[in-house]
Amino acid sequence: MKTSMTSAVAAVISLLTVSVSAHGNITSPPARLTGPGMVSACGQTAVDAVLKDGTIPLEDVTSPAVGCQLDLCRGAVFSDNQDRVQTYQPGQVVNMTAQIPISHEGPMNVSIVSTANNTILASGANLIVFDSYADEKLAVLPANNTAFSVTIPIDIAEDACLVAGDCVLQWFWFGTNAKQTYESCVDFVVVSIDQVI
Ligand SMILES: [Cu+2]
Repeated sequence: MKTSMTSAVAAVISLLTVSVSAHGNITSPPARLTGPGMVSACGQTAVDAVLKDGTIPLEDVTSPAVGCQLDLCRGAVFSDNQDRVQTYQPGQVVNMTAQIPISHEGPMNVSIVSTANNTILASGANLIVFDSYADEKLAVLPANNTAFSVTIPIDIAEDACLVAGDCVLQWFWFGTNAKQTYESCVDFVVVSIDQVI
């Protein structure tokens, strides 16, 4: 009896541990992770916070160094992610998967961001939009909150995302009441249909 009580308590504690240390991120396609480049840009303390919980919001990244671009991919940089670059064609449908261990209702979008100036590409804005996403008042999140797809614009400028590191698909989610911002980025290049044929 004592043993089972102890293990039950341990199980509850481990559940609590999971639930307080997780919010959400993109799990597929492979999204930017931390690495030495991010340590240089953001500092080890900030990277340690992300390593401790890969789903934390921007607001919880500890002591980011001056110059750390938290508002672009939560500070993750291309140099650490060169082996994760995806190759897409205009018009291609990209299936994406998110994990949302803790929900916070608010808006979400996936847009193509030009990393050189952290701006959304005109043709790549709002490839998917939710006005209300990850609503914690729902018993179960709608399936399309964690599995959805976007289409690479057919009219994307031919030279916009040719070079790896120039463009990311950025998943952006803001928990309104929680005041928590989430950003996960997928590096990609677009090859023109001519190149493929
Ligand atoms: Cu959260």
